[in-house]
Amino acid sequence: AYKMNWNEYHRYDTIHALLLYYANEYPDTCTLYTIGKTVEDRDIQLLKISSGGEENKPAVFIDGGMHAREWISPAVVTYIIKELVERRGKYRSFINDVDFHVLPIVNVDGYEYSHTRSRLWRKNRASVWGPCSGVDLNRNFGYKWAAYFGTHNFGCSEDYRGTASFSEPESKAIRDYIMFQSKANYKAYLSFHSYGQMILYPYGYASGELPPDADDLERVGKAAANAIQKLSGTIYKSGNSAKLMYRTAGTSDDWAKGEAGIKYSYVIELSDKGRYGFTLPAKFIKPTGADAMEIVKVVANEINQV
Ligand code: 0X9
Ligand code: ZN
Repeated sequence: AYKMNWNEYHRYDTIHALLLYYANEYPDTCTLYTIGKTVEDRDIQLLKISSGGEENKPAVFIDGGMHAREWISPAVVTYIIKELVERRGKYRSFINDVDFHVLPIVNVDGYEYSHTRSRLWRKNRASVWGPCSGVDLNRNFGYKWAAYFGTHNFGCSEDYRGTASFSEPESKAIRDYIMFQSKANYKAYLSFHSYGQMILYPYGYASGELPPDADDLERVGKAAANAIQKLSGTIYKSGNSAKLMYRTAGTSDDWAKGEAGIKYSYVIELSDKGRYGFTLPAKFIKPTGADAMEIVKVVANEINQV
């Protein structure tokens, strides 16, 4: 059997090998897609987990690794995949009725760069005008792109938004898969980041700008935070992203909600609260993954009703 563990952080080749392993070993439920190529021509790979049957089942899109240095994110997203594929019996309340489209590393080039060159690298690896490189993929999505000057129009900035919305192949791949390729009935979008222990919902581009159904997002976010606390005692705060964290435009969760129309759109800032920050030791992968599964469960059960 393929050797994978959640005791250490893995490089992208190991993570992609895991996706291929699941696609080969569980052909009834898992399908592997290459949804695009990065700036440096690496594959952007996604695993669809579905028990088949009728089309138009409610679907969840999950991504991780949009920011290179947030290593806990791809680790947790692969943990979620493992749970949904290998331990289906634990998730009977929704596993046959909800489809999952799971992309563990959006920013593959940046992730590799953070392993080989610069541990705290955040952006992708695009060449940009001037002495610096990289576009912040979470400022490059096309809903109110550049609406807020807090996203920087300067190549050396850590949150450089790029020359246009979806200028980057990595953000474009997500847009095209969600909007055109996958033809799924998305009811939830979960984007895993770190750190801070927060479950955040749109909008982030302006303060006080809430979607009309903010009450639902508030309620489900709170329910997820409560489930985590009940499981492990870990405290996650939940609330609006601009209010609880900070304002910023062009994020993927704002786009998923405002443009793609996906109802339950969240950014999850995983552990910890700053003691280790981005360099969270690998022994925290499993407990953080278990916490994250509580969010997946609450959201999947919610969209499985009606
Ligand atoms: O700044 C980001 O892209 C996210 N935080 S991180 O530390 N992982 O970089 C937060 C995005 C959530 N949206 C807003 N706070 N507006
Ligand atoms: Zn992030």
